[in-house]
Amino acid sequence: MAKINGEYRFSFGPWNIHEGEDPFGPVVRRPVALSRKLKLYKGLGFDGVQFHDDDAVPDLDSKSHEQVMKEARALKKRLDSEGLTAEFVAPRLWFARETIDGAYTSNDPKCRRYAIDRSKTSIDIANVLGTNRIVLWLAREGSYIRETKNPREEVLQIVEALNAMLDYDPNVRILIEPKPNEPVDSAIIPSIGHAIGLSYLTCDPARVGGLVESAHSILAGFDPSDDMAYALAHDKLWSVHLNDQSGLKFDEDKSFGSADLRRAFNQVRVLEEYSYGRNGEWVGLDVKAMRTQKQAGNTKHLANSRKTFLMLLDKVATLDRDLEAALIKARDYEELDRYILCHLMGEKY
Ligand code: 3MF
Ligand code: MG
Repeated sequence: MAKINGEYRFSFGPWNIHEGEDPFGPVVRRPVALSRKLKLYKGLGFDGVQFHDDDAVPDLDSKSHEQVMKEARALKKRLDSEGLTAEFVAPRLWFARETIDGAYTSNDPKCRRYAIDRSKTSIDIANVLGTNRIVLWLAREGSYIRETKNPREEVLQIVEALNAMLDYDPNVRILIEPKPNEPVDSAIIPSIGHAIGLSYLTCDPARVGGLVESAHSILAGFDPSDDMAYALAHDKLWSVHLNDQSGLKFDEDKSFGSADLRRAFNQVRVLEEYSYGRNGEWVGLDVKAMRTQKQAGNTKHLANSRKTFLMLLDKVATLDRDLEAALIKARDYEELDRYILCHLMGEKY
């Protein structure tokens, strides 16, 4: 196998082993306790765990700060004993009654305060778990009906929240995970370009970066490898959520490469050419098992996505760069297209 540049460590969140409910039907698999999930990571080839704040400390709103910290410390011990590392903590800002009308951009100042306080608690949990990374999926920042919010004001409210977090902890790094819609009709930070633009409005842009999720880029009509490249050009691709998506539908979170292998190849390529991971970035997955999967097969999507990544990494490493350069020089892009397809299919060119 040819030389590999990047350093690849894989992570996923406990929500990626789930019970299969969807908006139209109930659970179809038994729940798996977090402690059991953590035991599965290594066997599946993963060393990193992504957390929502309440994956780490369930029902945290009903607990004292002291109790939250105590439970976070107990979780850190469990992670250590499994040889696992926490990649990030993401405040779940879309579930509570206080975030019905948005979190940082709610029309109610008390609710905006709740969102900022909860984000600070997430930072405290992250510190206990040994990571300085906070992921913000801005799920309800946007609108269902445009006239309900002042969009310019919303942008500035998010900046205010980011500044509050940056001030709260001088070491925190904030990773914005953009998504164009769902649950909101129209997200106020729908793309990685918006997220990076937003970083420059904050008091410390060097500590605000992004996480690109393949399916979210596709839902926005973009190519995920281009979105990753855009963030890399700013040195702001601090994590990824690899998965796949078949067109403009609901957020499918399919296994990586499942819908479009070539698109997946180009994502692996852009990461590998930048030596992704050399600054400690993780290859995160955000994939859902199909509802049809039985209990015993409820983690295959994770192992399979990782294997697909590694197989595509081999395709990147064995790509004939001289041939590619010659075809580009000759401007014979039809032939280059043919070569790439043959290479991906393992056919002799
Ligand atoms: C939503 C998502 C989320 C986020 C997660 C961490 C359930 O479309 O992708 O996964 O990734 O909340 O920010
Ligand atoms: Mg995601």
